[in-house]
Amino acid sequence: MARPLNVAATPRLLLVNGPNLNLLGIRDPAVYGTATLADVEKIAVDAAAEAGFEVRSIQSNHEGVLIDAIHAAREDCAGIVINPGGLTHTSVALRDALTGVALPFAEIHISDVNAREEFRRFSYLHDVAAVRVIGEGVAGYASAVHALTSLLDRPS
Ligand code: CA2
Repeated sequence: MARPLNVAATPRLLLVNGPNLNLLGIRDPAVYGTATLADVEKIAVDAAAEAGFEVRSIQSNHEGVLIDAIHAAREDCAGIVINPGGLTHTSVALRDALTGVALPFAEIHISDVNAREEFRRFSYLHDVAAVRVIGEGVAGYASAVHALTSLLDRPS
């Protein structure tokens, strides 16, 4: 039977976690808390579901893998939530990927990068992110999803 023409697919967000975020909950609880990467992904999925969005998650320790995932998001995602990890402070290539796909994105940092080492204060994404969430712990992922989805067209 033919599919009805007016069935819209659930809009999707890409959740990107960069290098070393697979260590969440395993090392450095004083800085990053005790939640794991799986916990963080669930926080984002639940927040997105409240707004009528689904989430595709990727974590990688490899810059090119992250860039490929961002490029692929152009095909089927409405926006991106990204914690770029240490690439925040170093990567023009990640910035170029995000501006290249021209999807609105939220930059999120678990820790307060402005209250740590000087080199963490600069972000290559700061002026191109639609949303920035800094220092709210892992709950910041929900804040980032809520703020980003509120900027996007709501599913009818
Ligand atoms: O606060 C954040 O979310 C950061 O993006 C985390 C990055 C750091 O380089 C940024 O300056 C701020 C580091 C991610 C590494 O995460 C770990 C988690 C647990 C144990 C060790 C590293």
